[in-house]
Amino acid sequence: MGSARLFFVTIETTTTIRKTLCNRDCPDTCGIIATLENGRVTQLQGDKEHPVTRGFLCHRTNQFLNLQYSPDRILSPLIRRGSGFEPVSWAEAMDLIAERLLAIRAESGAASILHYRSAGGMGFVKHATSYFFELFGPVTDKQGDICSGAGEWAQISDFGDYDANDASDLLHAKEILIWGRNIHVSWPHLLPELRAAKAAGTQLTLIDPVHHRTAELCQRHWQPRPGGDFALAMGVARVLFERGWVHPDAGQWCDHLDGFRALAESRSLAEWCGEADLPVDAAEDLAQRLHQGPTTILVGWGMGRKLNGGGSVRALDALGAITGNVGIPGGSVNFEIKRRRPFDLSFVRGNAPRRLTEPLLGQEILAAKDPPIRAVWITAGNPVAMLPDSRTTAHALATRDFVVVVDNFLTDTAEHAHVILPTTTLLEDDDLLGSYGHHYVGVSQPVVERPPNVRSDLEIIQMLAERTGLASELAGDVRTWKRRILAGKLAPAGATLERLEQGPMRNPLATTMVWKDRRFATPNGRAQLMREAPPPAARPTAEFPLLLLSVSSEKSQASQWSRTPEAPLVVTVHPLAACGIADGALGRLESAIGSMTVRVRHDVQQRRDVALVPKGGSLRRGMCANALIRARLSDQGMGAALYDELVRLVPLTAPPQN
Ligand SMILES: Nc1nc2c(c(=O)[nH]1)N[C@H]1C(S)=C(S)[C@@H](COP(=O)(O)OP(=O)(O)OC[C@H]3O[C@@H](n4cnc5c(=O)[nH]c(N)nc54)[C@H](O)[C@@H]3O)O[C@H]1N2
Ligand SMILES: Nc1nc2c(c(=O)[nH]1)N[C@H]1C(S)=C(S)[C@@H](COP(=O)(O)OP(=O)(O)OC[C@H]3O[C@@H](n4cnc5c(=O)[nH]c(N)nc54)[C@H](O)[C@@H]3O)O[C@H]1N2
Ligand code: SF4
Ligand SMILES: [Mo]
Repeated sequence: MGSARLFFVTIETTTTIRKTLCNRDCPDTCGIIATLENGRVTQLQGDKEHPVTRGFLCHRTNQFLNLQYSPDRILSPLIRRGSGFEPVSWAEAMDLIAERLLAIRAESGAASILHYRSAGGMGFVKHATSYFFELFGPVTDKQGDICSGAGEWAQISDFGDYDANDASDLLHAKEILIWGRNIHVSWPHLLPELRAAKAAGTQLTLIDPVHHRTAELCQRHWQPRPGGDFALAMGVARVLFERGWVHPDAGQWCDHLDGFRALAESRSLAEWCGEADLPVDAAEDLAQRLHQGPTTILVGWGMGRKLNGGGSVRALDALGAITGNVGIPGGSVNFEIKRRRPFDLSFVRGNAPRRLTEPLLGQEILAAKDPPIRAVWITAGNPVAMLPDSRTTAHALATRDFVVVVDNFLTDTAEHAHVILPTTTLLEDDDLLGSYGHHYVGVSQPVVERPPNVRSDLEIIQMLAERTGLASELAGDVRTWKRRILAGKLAPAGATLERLEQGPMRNPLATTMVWKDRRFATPNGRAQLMREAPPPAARPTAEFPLLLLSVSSEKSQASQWSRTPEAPLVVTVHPLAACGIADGALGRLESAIGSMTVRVRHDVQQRRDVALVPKGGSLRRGMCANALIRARLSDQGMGAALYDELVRLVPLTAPPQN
């Protein structure tokens, strides 16, 4: 017997560390540290040196490698053949797209093409796609904003613009009112600031119809009726006027103080609080907190996504303005930081001949005439899953002559494409980023090589430009585009590309305080108080006793789940609102436009008129909130009334009623 010999093969592992910024639609724009072993990313961590990130990432990005290396990722251009898709070369895909778009433009005019870009990647170089479609057309674009349209409209009406203070200013606040935000889930890097303020003695109050983890951080949680915020704010205003707690000089910076007072006094305190479904104590408590400020109101975006959303945000602006909690350290009504402000995007002129309203996209595509919408280019968005009335959006896309979708995955939207173009992920992104939650600006840079057959949004639109006579207009490598966007304001102030490539920096042009000295961006420099009530919010009925709230969940970024969620959709309700369905059992959730099988979860801490589901779903897997939600606008700002849909929960044995 020969002697057994063991062979040891030493494989050397090359470990590399690379940094980038997170390009997701999130207020944090984190610094990400990627560890690579032999060219593959094995770990993602938060950058300790990034002043906002402080060394931790959220759940969804911690889990991002599941998506980066998912077997479902699209790795080659795909062309529809019959009912399926076939991989093709880039040349074949782009030749077909150019030929079809040129033909449709020649036959029906450029307005028959719709360009839709959403928030899949927040980098500014992605605006090159908008630029291309202006030059190629201009084509039809979108108007309104599914996300924050109503709230932005409110702040522009009241203060002339929207902007917010650095989070560090929260340390100056004695009171922080978190009005409709789940900080734990959707703004996790504000938590250290809130905890620091709390440790220093600041009182935190949550005003949110939903019970969620952020309630644990707060000393007080008021749980109004969904959409009851306007009424609650009016009750608060009444108390402020009655107790003489309106700032004695408020007339110096507010217009329409009398009109606002008349609005607040148009109903009794008990009536306003009844409307908000809270005791009078709630209005008194909040009035006291505004009075003994400085008080910062962190206005959530959810409140705007209502039939009375614009009016509700205006009411909060007014509470801040009349109590003097604006333009002072610790006193502010923070909606969002104007992310785009320091970037020069003037190459996009906004000259679309026609605009379709984003929240009504499906029905407006179907209704468009002279010319009809024949072709649609969708990038960085999943409108079928994320716009209300998913089935109409899907039908609208399925009935077009030609649809192109640029994405990493075969989404509910991409399923309706004629051509799908695979693009880079957040770890392969090469772009310029700002933030709507803080003032740091920076660049994302690929931390890993992208798969060979994947192209960035910029390269894709350049390939199309080459085939449509616009090559020179779209020319330039990504650094040239970054320079162009920095040239106007940031670079002269020191935020040059070379500087940002060293790491993010605070926007040197950002003010330290918004509305300093209570000077506003309105034409006369004064805050404009509201004088009219918005339309009423939806109210549950005997037929539909629950309001569907489809809000951010920890494990997904809109429809991008880090791991495929288990079907069916989980709906959380108070046990007494479960229609006799046991905790963990199946039921059916029905609205005026659809129904779906759901798994019911009981939670005694929820209101009895609320049904809670995650905001991003999957239509094809029968778990998409937007299949139940009608496409309706918020009162103002062309936002969507996403959180005003009435539903009912029924046992599976009950016959469907629609
Ligand atoms: N994990 C995660 N984080 C995200 C996202 C995500 O999908 N997942 N999305 C990102 C995006 S696109 C955005 S715009 C932001 C979203 O930011 P937000 O919309 O602020 O995020 P949510 O945490 O969904 O908060 C909505 C809150 O509004 C509350 N709400 C609903 N109706 C009412 C009401 O009538 N009155 C009051 N007072 N509150 C109400 C909900 O209970 C919820 O707590 O977050 C970003 N962050
Ligand atoms: N019911 C309900 N609906 C909602 C909301 C809600 O709270 N409830 N929230 C609303 C809000 S706040 C928002 S902002 C919208 C979000 O709506 P969308 O922006 O449509 O959301 P996502 O599902 O994140 O879709 C982004 C897509 O971009 C892709 N992507 C990622 N990176 C890139 C890239 O670099 N380039 C390209 N081309 N694609 C990329 C992703 O794979 C994903 O499919 O949803 C809205 N819809
Ligand atoms: S999604 Fe937001 S919190 Fe998560 S890593 Fe990206 S920027 Fe940070
Ligand atoms: Mo959003």
